[in-house]
Amino acid sequence: MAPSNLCMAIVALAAVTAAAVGEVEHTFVVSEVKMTHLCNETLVTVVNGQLPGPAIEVTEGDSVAVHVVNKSPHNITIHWHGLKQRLNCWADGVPMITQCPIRPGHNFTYHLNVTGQEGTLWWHAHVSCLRAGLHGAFIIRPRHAYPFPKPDKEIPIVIGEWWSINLAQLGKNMEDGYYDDTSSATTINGKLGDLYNCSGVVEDGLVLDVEPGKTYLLRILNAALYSEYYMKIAGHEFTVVGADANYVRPFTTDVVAVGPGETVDALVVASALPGKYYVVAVGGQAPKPDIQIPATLSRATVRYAIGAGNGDEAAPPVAPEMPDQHDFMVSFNFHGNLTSLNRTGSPPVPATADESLFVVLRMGSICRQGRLSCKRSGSKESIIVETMNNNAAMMDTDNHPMHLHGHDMFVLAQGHDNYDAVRDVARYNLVDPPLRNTVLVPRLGWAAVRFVADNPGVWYMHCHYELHVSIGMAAVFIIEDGPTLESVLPSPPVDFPKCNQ
Ligand SMILES: [Cu+2]
Repeated sequence: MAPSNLCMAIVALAAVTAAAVGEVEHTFVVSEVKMTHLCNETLVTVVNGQLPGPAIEVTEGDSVAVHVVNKSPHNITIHWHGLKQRLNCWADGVPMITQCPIRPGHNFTYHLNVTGQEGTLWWHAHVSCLRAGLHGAFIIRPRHAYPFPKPDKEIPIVIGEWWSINLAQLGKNMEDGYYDDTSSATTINGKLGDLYNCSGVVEDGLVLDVEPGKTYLLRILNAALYSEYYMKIAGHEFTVVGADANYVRPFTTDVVAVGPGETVDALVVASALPGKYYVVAVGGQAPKPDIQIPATLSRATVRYAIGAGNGDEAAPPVAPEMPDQHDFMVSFNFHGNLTSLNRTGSPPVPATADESLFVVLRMGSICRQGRLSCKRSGSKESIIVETMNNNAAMMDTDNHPMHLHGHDMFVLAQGHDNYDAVRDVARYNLVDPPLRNTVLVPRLGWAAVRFVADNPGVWYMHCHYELHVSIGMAAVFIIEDGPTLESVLPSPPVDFPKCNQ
């Protein structure tokens, strides 16, 4: 796919106006540690002994170096989810696509630039299920000012899962077509919360201490392998101001929907009566007859300082009324409410497309051991696969958070019915569509996206449900060099990991 020259020139101009002024350096030591939850000790691969891993916090325009030291027994790469990595696909961290993995006992330094991006992104290992333990926030603050009143405090909210089984084994099981494993708990910032206990002793939960009248910026990201999450805070509303490190026109909602791979920035004002309020994140899933996984949810607590006469310290936290986990319209409406906050320097929406692709996301099946024919349905002779444009396909009732590396996509429209080219093209939003690196394609529906192929390199596109990518829902865009010096992919770094030594 050749770059679109007109749009590329515009993006390049925006990129050079912000000079890099700071340098940020991190060392990520990847190792296996023992963690105990739910009465079980589990070996988990993490960065610097932490789950979630360290947050990278930078200012727009900084240059960033992350030294990855692999002390684990696994091959490791780290993907910087949502970073555009302009002319830098070698640092994108996709094993066997943009790099050979960092082998056990080896090191590699990722050099990243964060020019022209502001908001919440994240990093994770791009090694099958190991990313359930290897992830953290990547926060890019504006060099000048937020396009909204400066919050009093910023709080990353990392929604994840706790797996009591070995994650490397889980990955092997998925690739081999076994889908019976489920996570043991949902986590918020690595904590399971008080819905879970070990022999009656409740698990630790996240507590957010707030002061009345102050404004908090929640930087919410979904690092889970399995589920989209619906999040509410009893007695409080969110003002959504960003998604996938792109500002959106602020809107108010009592529920945030965040799919795997997506991020949402939302302001919350501590405007309720002093007291304690639960924050609940519940995993959504397709309704029956789809295979059901146990309902996964976790809760944290927003806590106001309680003094004489302004609340009852002994009272239990107020709980929010949660939506049905099968109600996909919560997600559809949340995503449909997102529009870009157009500002000076915002990339323009391409008015037309040079090339159009029609991609069908479906389930299918293949016979084991390379056989051409076998029993297909409910049989151990075949395994289910998730596909992009395969004909041997069946109806698929999941939504799919499709993540494109190296680019943001304008989401022009979405629907939860059949796509109708005549009807639906007419209602494309070409004025202020949201820009996302992960587009949640609604279940039994569609999304129309447009992106500018202005970044030469090899870019992975895949579903961010770990099971789906494990069983095939992935593709690669190869974007050729452009005609100018500024649009030619440089050579890989001299110390790039090698595959076979
Ligand atoms: Cu999927």
